[in-house]
Amino acid sequence: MKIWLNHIGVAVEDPSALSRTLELLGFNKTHIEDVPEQGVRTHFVPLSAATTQVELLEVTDPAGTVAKFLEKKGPGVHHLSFEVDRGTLDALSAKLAAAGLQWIYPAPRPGAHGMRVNFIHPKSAGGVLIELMEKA
Ligand code: CMX
Repeated sequence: MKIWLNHIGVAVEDPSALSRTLELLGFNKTHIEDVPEQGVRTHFVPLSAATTQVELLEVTDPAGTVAKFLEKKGPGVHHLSFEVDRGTLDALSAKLAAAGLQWIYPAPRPGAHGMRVNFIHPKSAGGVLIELMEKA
């Protein structure tokens, strides 16, 4: 199974602040998408010709998990997101669950870019929220 870092999710209060800095460094925003299931507007900034991006998470639902994160911890890195080959996420989910890791959702849900996504609880990963995704 192949696995690679797809994006680093950063919770923001003002998307223009980090976007502008990245733009000045030569990294331009290519995609904006609302994800109402997660209460956010996502802004994607590819970091190179490869697949890794920065994802700015702008709150659209004040009751959502990112709103809660910003309130509690302030803006900053929110999660690491790894992508796996299509068709391999369910087997990986079962393997990690069997190893005792806690998934947030019982099964993957729809995310940005038409992905199936699930998250490993930060308590199962040394305090870091980890997203796993595959193309739906
Ligand atoms: N990174 C690290 N730790 C985090 C965290 C994060 N992003 N979010 C919460 N935590 C911590 C909390 O501070 C808390 O720590 P303490 O127990 O030391 O206080 C602990 O995790 C558990 O927190 P909780 O109050 O039980 O749960 P929350 O309501 O804060 O929810 C979590 C935490 C991970 C379950 C929730 O954020 C979640 O369901 N995340 C998955 C969905 C998601 O993050 N969506 C946004 C991204 C969408 C996208 O990329 O499209």
